[in-house]
Amino acid sequence: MPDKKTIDPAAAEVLERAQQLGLSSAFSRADATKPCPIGQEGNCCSVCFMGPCRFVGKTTAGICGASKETIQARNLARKIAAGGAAHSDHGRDMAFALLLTARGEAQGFEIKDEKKLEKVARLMGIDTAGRTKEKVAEEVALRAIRDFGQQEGELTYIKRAPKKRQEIWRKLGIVPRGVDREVVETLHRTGMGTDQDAEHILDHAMRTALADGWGGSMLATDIGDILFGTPAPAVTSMNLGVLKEDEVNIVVHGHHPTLSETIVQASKDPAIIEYAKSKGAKGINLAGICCTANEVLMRQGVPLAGNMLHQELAIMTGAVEAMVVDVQCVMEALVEVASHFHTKVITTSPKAKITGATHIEFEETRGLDIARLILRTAIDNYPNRKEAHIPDVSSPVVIGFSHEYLNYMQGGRFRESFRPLNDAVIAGRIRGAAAVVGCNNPRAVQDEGIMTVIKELIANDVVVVATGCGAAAAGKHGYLTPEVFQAAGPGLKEVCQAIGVPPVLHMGSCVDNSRILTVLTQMANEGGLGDDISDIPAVGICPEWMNEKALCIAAYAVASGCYVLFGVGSPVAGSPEVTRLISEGWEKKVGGKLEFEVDPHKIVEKALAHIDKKRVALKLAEYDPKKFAQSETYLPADYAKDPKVYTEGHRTKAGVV
Ligand code: MSK
Repeated sequence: MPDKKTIDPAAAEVLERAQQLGLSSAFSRADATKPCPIGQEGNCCSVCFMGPCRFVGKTTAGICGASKETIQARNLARKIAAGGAAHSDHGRDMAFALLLTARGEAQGFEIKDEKKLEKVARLMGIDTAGRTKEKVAEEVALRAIRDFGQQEGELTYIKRAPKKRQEIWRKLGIVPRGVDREVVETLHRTGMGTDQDAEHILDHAMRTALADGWGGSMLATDIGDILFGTPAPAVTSMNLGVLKEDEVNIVVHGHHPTLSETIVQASKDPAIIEYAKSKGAKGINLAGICCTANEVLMRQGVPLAGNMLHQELAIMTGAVEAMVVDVQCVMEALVEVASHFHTKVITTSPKAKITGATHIEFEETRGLDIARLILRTAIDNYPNRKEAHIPDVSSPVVIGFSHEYLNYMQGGRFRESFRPLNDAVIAGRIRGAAAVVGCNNPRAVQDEGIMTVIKELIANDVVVVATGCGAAAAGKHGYLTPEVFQAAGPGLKEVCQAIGVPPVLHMGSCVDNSRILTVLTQMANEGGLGDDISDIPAVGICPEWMNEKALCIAAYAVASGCYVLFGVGSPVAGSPEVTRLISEGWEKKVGGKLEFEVDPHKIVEKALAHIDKKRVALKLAEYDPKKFAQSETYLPADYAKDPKVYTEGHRTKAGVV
């Protein structure tokens, strides 16, 4: 590999081996396949077959007369709708899984968090008094399913947003009616010859995105918690070093917790463990990639083998018996990579097959039986393993900071609140908050943008919450442990030490960005930081985005009042007008804005300037790190011996590198 591809030593090691073996990966294919310069900037319209019309040279209109602004807005709206559809279809599947569980028809499933079920039922206006949890769960599931197909009115969860925010949406006419309706309407409006006003198209794009953030994704998160438990902090580890040389390695990858949770459950079955031993293995080792990994990581402590760009690399270690995938972010290339090793790629979703993969379809009614079959298939493959090269690199992590736990940790069971966090922001101890989320993209150096942004933000006293592959990057590079407080600014360091939390809080998977909306709402409702999400000194950042889902998250965060910054490049770079509409234009309408900035240092500059502007608007104490620099810092006993352990670094058998 000629240029730097990654800052992750485990990934670099495997990529070097891939080069020796002549194997291709997303990294090498990104080198070989230059992006189409017209499509990259959004300057191509292919919604009908009079074109595709390319806006190059003197072309200022498509064959139908569509302006560049119209086609750019249409392209962006369609991407947002596709991203929202993916998250929301996941949420719908979760609602059906809850329905089957409530009716006793889902094998191996149960209602794990009754408290959360009651809370969700109350939000939905469902009576819980004197009813069994199954009856309540059935009604909750049916109400959730209704929200997907609802045609009129407002989505149930809209009322969870701050009152002022709800009014902004009503005034603009962008309150989502039903999840599916908004997605379908986006596709209708953006086909040939319908909505041909960029601003009008983009307004509906916000409505569609809100249907995801305050609908599909939020339901996915809540139902996941009801079925599998609301996350609370736990210790585990991340990176390719979590694979084991003497055990059957099974990597779950994709997004759905239903399949992966059932596999976790089945892997504890003594008969299955015995079966693994009968094949010469010491046991079964589960690990995860992408957001399925985040789901079982934060609820079951299953270690994470890597983020999106690690999926091929995990197979290239030669140590993975099966990679079990469901939906989203799964590369078709896995089958080709696996053909050079013994790994079986097992597809499981009725919605997703990959040519050449083994398909074992998952259904909740036979969940445990199917999970056992998948595990046995992997175990049978163990004797076929040849040479394994597992990088000896992993990092310890503390994960699982759900909104509920954040509430609890700031006041205990009887005084749960966000008061201490709000007070710390008001006093300037914490300058502001940032969500660092999203993907990897081989067009950027893996993890570099994410880690630059995280390190600079916490050093500037900005508390970070992280989800998805951004959270995985933070964990792999040693930034999800309380001890990393040493890298934080003086005020944030004090708060982290007082509460015993890391300055970077892992909040889950892509759909769990909805947890961040809930946190922001509670901060707004708690008092002292204005009365709407747009008043809070906070930003959303996605340094290495690649997926349409990320654009949908950006749009619902903006529509909820956040300033959102994306790295890598802009999909609407070809239209200064659309670029203006989603930044200044959206800011005037909803108080949030979306900007694209390639340089991570500039992202931080802009984020800090925004946070400080919001502090001034709230008349808060001016941020002054010197005020807190004198406070005494507690250092762990072995800090002097090996300080790197307490700042950053990757664990290896030889120590920290
Ligand atoms: S998996 S959408 S690469 S975060 Fe959710 Fe990671 Fe982005 Fe997929």
